[in-house]
Amino acid sequence: MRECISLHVGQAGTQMGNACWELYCLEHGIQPDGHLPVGGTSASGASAGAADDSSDTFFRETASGKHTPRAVFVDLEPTVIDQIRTGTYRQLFHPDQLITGKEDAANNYARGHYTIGTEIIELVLDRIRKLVSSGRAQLQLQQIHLPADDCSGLQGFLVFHSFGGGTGSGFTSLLLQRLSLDYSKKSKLQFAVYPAPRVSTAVVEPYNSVLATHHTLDASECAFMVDNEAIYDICCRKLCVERPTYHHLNRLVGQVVSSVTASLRFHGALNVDLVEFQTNLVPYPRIHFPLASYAPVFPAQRAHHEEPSVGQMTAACFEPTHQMVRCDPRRGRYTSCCLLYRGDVVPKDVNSAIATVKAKKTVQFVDWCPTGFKVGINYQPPTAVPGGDLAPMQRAVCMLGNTTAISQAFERLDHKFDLMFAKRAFVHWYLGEGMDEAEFHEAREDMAALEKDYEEMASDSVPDGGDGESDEY
Ligand SMILES: Nc1nc2c(ncn2[C@@H]2O[C@H](COP(=O)(O)OP(=O)(O)OP(=O)(O)O)[C@@H](O)[C@H]2O)c(=O)[nH]1
Ligand SMILES: [Mg+2]
Repeated sequence: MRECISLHVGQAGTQMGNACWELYCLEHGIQPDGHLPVGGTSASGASAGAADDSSDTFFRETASGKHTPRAVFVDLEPTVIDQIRTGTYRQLFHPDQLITGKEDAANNYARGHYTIGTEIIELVLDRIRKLVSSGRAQLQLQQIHLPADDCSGLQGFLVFHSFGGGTGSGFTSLLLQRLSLDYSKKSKLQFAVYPAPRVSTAVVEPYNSVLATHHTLDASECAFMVDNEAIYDICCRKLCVERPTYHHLNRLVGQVVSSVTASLRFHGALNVDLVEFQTNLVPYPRIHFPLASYAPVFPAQRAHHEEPSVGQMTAACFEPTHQMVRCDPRRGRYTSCCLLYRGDVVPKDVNSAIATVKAKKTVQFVDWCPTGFKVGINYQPPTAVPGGDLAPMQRAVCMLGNTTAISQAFERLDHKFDLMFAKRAFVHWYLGEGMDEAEFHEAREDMAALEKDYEEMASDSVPDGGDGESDEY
């Protein structure tokens, strides 16, 4: 057992968390009160507790048989988390896992990171420590011995937050910095909401996003960006939702997160651990923002009408309309590409689907990397949330690709940052919370360096031009 702890920070982090834990519960057959139905089976068809269900990486089972998420929710203000405290899943969590302060960071990175954030950080770290040690105690009970240098069976942290909110940006970067001191050897992955003007209206989001990206670059190993614009479009165009709300967006994000984490929650012969994908996805420590895309996305009302083949859904996940971040991969190069399948999928079909993708040459790799596709298959089909927008499907695929095109997202942010910062607009709010203007310059320079890193990666080539065909798949 290698447990993963999820940390949900601020409104976006918390609400994405609600969607994820709702889905995990359905997938593992756990009821909203944390118990398994007597003799029941999970929605994914696996009988609860069966050999292929390894939900204990994400859920802790108490002596009374209750399953609680290995998660901490934190927000600097109470209203968003109060909805969990009074909602359907209120019994799933222990009150200690839900931490709230009195006033929010008011869209201000500096309040989340310095003033208000520092008042609550020790409490949050203490609750995380308790989760880590409960995992260790559990292993000792099972008489599982850990290596001496490992303080627990902990695999790592998944941190959910927005780039644009004051708590999501400022407090998350404070938390990640502290975690990298206390748990330096553990991996930290982010699911970060990238701001979209159509969905939100806080003018300072580009400031917060640039500051947060800069301050988390060294503290996290991998970050999956979720561009609200992109998922809003998928909800409108693919799911036929007229006016998508956060609830719609988050349920779609939940499916992607579920696919990314499925390898940690389910066993199987062709399962490939997320750590192994991560090795392929991150060629240099800073270049750690893979593009995620997901297919098929069909509305619930069209259920049973179409069930795309492995070839069709694989082709779909390379279309920009299925991407979680708006960018054009045709204007970039890939260093790696991972395909995470789930459900009714066999390697033969995957091989021919990949051969088709390669033949179309839509996926261009950098010269110095083999054009290998790393594949994992989980036999559990995706689970549709009852009453949700997404049609139930027998199979799905999530593509994680490290493409230099993702830097287009940074370019857009940096441009918006520059427009405001040239006039020093809104900067006084940050200085008023004790921040120095130099921090803005430093963060912006780091972003410029990051854009440059991506640019160089795309242009680097091996002099003798070997095309490096891989036999991986
Ligand atoms: N996808 C998604 N985005 C959200 C959600 N809630 C807020 N956002 C986005 O997150 C950004 C705002 O940040 P929030 O997470 O609301 O802010 P916060 O972290 O609570 O920080 P403060 O309220 O400033 O203390 C905007 O870009 C919103 O569009 C959500 O539930 N889902
Ligand atoms: Mg908030």
